[in-house]
Amino acid sequence: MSFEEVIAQPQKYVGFDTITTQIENRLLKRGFQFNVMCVGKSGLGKSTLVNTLFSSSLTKSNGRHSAAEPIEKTTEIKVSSHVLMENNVRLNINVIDTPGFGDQINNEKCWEPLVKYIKEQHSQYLRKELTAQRERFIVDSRVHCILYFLSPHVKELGELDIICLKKLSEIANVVPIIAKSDSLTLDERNELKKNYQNSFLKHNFNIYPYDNEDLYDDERQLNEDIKSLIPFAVVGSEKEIVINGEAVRGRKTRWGAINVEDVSQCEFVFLRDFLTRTHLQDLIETTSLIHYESFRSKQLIALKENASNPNRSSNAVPSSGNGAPSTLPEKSQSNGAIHSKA
Ligand SMILES: Nc1nc2c(ncn2[C@@H]2O[C@H](COP(=O)(O)OP(=O)(O)OP(=O)(O)O)[C@@H](O)[C@H]2O)c(=O)[nH]1
Ligand SMILES: [Mg+2]
Repeated sequence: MSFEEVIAQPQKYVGFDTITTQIENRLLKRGFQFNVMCVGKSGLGKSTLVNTLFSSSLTKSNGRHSAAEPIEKTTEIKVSSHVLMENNVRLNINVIDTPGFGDQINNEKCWEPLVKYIKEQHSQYLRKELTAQRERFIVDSRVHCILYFLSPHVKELGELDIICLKKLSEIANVVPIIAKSDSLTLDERNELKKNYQNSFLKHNFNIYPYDNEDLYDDERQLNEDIKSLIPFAVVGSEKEIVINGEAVRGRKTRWGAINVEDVSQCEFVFLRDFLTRTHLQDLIETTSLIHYESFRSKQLIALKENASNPNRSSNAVPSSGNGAPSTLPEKSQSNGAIHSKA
């Protein structure tokens, strides 16, 4: 059979060029879902930065109001939902704030609850896709971006960060940032950034954004620019201060006041633009096409192998594990979510 493509201009206006508007209207009606997780050692300002990022109180930040007050730690994985509206576009943001690690006596496997959480979201999504009566829109709780907080007070990556970055970047889009960069001079900041970048290369981490053959030249250039900035050196603040008579988000430091949104002082604005203006859709798409896809195919292969095995267990279903067939996980009592083995 041969197939010939003829490009013809319709004689009269047909109107299918409105398909882009039709798609846009449908997407606007549905809104967008973005799930971002904050991970890193305790006290690096994870809860604070989340508040700074979306300029409204997404999570209760644990910032102290005076030096005498003890710092409240985040003690469990907490998901807070927020809706942002901008020119008719509805963005649903879930922020997954996690307890800081690194100060327990035994830090071994502190990444496990995070890996378990991420895989559980993939597992839930897969189960919803596989049910006979699929929901029209599956609620997406998959983690689209992990902001990984690195300390400003070290010279290079520590053992704990190395193993956590490795584990997490295998299953999600990881964007490292240097926390509390107001404690560094510009020279110190550049040096630390270089050290971290060299460590990422040395350990061969799969840091987002990824190279892709389908990219246009300008997109490739943008990714190169972003890669030279990562880890973004940021400052977070949940308070407004007055600089030159203007109220801005900022911090008072030893050497004066820092305006969080001033690009000559920190890279917070670059991070926010990257997350919302240039890479929001790509983060969502990459999660689905790369990370979820890899989970999904492992699970389906395991399911198939299980089905063709005469000694199989009768209730094998996708698990959140790394590809091994599993038996039906328990339904959680609290929210009906299906929790599976990590
Ligand atoms: N200097 C400085 N201090 C910050 C910054 N961000 C947060 N802090 C302060 O650091 C302390 C800890 O901030 P949190 O946001 O609670 O840190 P966390 O990472 O959520 O801590 P855990 O929940 O224990 O993991 C608070 O006193 C914040 O006010 C920053 O960018 N610079
Ligand atoms: Mg916290």
